[in-house]
Amino acid sequence: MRKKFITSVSIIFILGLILFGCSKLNTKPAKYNPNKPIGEQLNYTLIGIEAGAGLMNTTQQALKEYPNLQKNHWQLMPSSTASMISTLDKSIKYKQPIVVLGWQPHWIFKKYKLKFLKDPKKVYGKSENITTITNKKMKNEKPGAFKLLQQFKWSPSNMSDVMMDVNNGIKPNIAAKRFIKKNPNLVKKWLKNIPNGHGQSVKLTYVAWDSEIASTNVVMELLKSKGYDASIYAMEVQPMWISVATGSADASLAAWLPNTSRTLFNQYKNKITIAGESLNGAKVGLVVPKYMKNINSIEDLNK
Ligand code: PBE
Repeated sequence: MRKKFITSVSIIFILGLILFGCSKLNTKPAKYNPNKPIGEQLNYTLIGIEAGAGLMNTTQQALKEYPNLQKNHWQLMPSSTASMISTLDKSIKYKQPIVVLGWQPHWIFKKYKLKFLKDPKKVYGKSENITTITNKKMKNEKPGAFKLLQQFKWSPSNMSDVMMDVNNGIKPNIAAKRFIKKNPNLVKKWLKNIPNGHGQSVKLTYVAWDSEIASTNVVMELLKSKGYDASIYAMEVQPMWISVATGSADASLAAWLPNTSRTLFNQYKNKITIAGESLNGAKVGLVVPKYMKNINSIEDLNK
């Protein structure tokens, strides 16, 4: 009798524990609370992107330069652009607080209501120019393709058109072809006085950021339209720079200067040539959803 009682009590106890555990798992993290310190709500964590990205270096710098961020144990969590965006998406769904590393042009600014945190110390710089780098030989050995790279320049809104298509599921090279078809006047400027490539090979490397997927695919299609045998290769940040510096690739459209890619640029600047800037007025920094009303500046993270 007594034994039975003890068994049933322990079964109830165990069931209770399981239920408690499940309910814990099910609790959604709390909504953004403007009256509570933001660090506590976020576990003092900024959601990062690929290790090695310029924006990761700059953010480490920001953690050092803004007083008390490091003292308060704010940390930067490396991940990937894709998981940064899916974390952001989930947080926005439940109106939770979140701080991510972001940049513009990017479709997330069209899809969600987001804001850059003010950066009074200008650690992230004012504005960035997306710069086209080539290996040292390209200018002489592939002058036609080099000239096309020099002439390729578009606006943030042009780039967004291609990014939106790709984000809607259209293959990047198809999105690029569509853009080329829809913008004959731009294309005319880009292809002005470009000689036929007669099958000359041009290798472009890039990191699979939406902005670079867009620009690299458009340039590949432009080169192909002029008879060049153009191909593109996605890789990680460091190998992308090495590929151009060593000459295993001809060029890349993924250098964000003067600030974001500075460390890598300084490391390889004697081994590369700058062909031009494909886009002016890009921006990088810390980004939060607009519903985080009290958080408007990096300094507010200590509030
Ligand atoms: N980005 C996008 C890159 C450059 C392009 C801002 C993530 C970076 O190096 O951080």
